[in-house]
Amino acid sequence: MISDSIAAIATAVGEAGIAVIRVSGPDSIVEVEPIFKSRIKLTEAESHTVHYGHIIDPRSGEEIEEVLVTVMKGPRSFTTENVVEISSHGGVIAVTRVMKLLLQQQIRLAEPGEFTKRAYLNGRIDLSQAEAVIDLIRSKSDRAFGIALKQVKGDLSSKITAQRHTLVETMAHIEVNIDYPEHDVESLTSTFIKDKCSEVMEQITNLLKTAEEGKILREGITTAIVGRPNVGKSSLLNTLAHDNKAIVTDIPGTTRDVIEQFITINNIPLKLLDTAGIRETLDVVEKIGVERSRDAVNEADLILLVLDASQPLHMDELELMEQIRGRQSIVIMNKMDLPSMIDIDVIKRYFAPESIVSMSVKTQEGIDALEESISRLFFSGQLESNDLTYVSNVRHIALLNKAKQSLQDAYDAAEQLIPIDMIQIDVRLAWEQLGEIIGDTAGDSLLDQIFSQFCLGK
Ligand SMILES: Nc1nc2c(ncn2[C@@H]2O[C@H](COP(=O)(O)OP(=O)(O)OP(=O)(O)O)[C@@H](O)[C@H]2O)c(=O)[nH]1
Ligand SMILES: [Mg+2]
Repeated sequence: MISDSIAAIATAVGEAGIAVIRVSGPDSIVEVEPIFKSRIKLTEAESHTVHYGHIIDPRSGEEIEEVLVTVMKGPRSFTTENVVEISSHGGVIAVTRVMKLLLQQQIRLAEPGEFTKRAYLNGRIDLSQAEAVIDLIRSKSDRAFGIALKQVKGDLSSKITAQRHTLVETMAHIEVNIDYPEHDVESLTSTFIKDKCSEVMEQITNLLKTAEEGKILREGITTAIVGRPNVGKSSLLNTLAHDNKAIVTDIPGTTRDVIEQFITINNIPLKLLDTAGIRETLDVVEKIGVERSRDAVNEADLILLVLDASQPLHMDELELMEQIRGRQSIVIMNKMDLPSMIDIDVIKRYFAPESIVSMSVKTQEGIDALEESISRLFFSGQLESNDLTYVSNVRHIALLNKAKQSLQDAYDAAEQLIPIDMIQIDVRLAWEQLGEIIGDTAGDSLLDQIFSQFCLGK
């Protein structure tokens, strides 16, 4: 059982109105009491109440900080332990002074994620819920946040638990057949096993379908803006980002390096990459830039190919179109405010009409159409509804795939009328793999790895 208390600064360090220090442990209230001077004794305070007072140095009685202290008694707290939260003035000095005194009590500095780890070890949340807490903190869009929040509440856990329940039933059924072979109805059992395996596999497949979109929502779609020099790539980045992040000039070869900017379009997060214009060049620096542009094209989930519609197509552009044909891409014919010189029929040979957008960054015409095409590419209408459980964590995805494979093996074995005690092994394996998602069968090293991703104080 956990017996020591831990403390950490729970708010971001820096200049701010207030800062919160969190202390958790069975004896945390008793341990904070000697350094808190107030009208009330902390040990006598009711749970979930806030108290005004001062943090004092217990030896000299000197007042160190003016604070509000919140008491939350277990099990009704984040960690299920007794928790004390001290709100001090913001800023590094105030917080450090309070922390120093806490650490002179029986309290030690928390490791990153240790509060959440305790919530897990004390059985308040399971592993997938703990991991969702990280997603919650890191989420970059409303939707990603919504998905993480559902997972914190145990949405994924309850689905996994239901499937494991079906597998336990199946295993029990097989067990009876192993123990009482006189009841043997081999063919019935094999049909039963196949039915159950298919049922669970189908559920897993449905969860995996959401995985790709879940990942996108969490990490953003890597979107490379590419094209010849001077076509308006950096102007497009600035427009989509509502910011003047990239330098724009009428000199071809302005952008030399990849510029990254995180944006959201209709709540879809994109990691936009503005790249150096692609052309043959003798300039050493530009050459490296062009290589980086080509890398960006290879790594992107989505490619925005920008063309200058006031110019005829260039050889380099034909080559680029050839290269990205078949990838998720949108062709942008920019500078439509100028007389058109581009041959759209050639472009149509490479791309479907709905992925060709004509626009002018200068007049802002066509920006809406571009945003529309991007959303259309990534979300089919039904997914707009928020009642899907998304799987977005790579660890969960890998385990779901493994469990599905184990069930397929069990299914195939049942089909071939292989002895049922052999089939039992595969069903059990699937049950364990699903269990690893919620932490039912997780080892220490896995726990350390997961919780080390957290920030301090969470
Ligand atoms: N007329 C017109 N000019 C534009 C439009 N979009 C961009 N420009 C101009 O085209 C020039 C080049 O724009 P940039 O955004 O720097 O082009 P780029 O593709 O990033 O160029 P490199 O970084 O050199 O590869 C600038 O003078 C822009 O003002 C447009 O829609 N219409
Ligand atoms: Mg540029």
